[in-house]
Amino acid sequence: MKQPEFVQYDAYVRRSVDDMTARAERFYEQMDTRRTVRDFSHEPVPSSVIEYALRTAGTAPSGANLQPWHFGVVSGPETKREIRKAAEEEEREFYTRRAPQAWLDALAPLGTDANKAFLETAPLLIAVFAQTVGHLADGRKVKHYYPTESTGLATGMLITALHNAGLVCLTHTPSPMRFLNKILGRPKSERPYLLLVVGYPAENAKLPNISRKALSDFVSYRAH
Ligand code: IYR
Repeated sequence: MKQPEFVQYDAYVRRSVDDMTARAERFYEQMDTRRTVRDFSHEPVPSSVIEYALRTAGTAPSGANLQPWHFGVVSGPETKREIRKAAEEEEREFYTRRAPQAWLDALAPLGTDANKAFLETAPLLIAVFAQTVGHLADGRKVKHYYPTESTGLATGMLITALHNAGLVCLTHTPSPMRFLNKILGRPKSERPYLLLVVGYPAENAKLPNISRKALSDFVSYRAH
């Protein structure tokens, strides 16, 4: 077995409580302006921003540090059209047959339907895959641990990075979305996790009038 090797954590910056509080508050204020957007402009997004946001996603913690994620970045109109077509087929099934009434009721405030024009309007789609296995340099397979959780963490960081940079996104989950493997040529061992739609909001973009829970509604404390 490989012996662990340790290095000094030189990059860590110790800050005062005041500084930490101010930074935490500023970051919260900034993140609180994030909204899921479904009305996108056609305007292309800078690849430099996307690349840094993807690098940020790649800093996420992961099971045994195996980094079990893959991001398929799609800007080509033909591929976007193919993805839209496949997604809308699944979505039509979902909205007309598969979804139980309670699910449709829960979605009603969002005003969503089977029409996914944004998959072509938005300049960029990022298909996120969770890898259940990885490959060592010599080609041998290794099992990944907590691929779903790890990919969720990386995706959350990607969303945060995109918002911080000034772009908007939509976490889209056509279900099932195995078609993404086929269209993007990804192996069966990669589970499509979600489809992130990325861009700028359309000029007249509208948002559902929904709210976030209060802190006390999602946090509990025990100090003893
Ligand atoms: N996948 C469908 C339905 C949908 C499901 C959930 I949960 C949402 O938060 C939003 C939509 C769609 O994309 O319309």
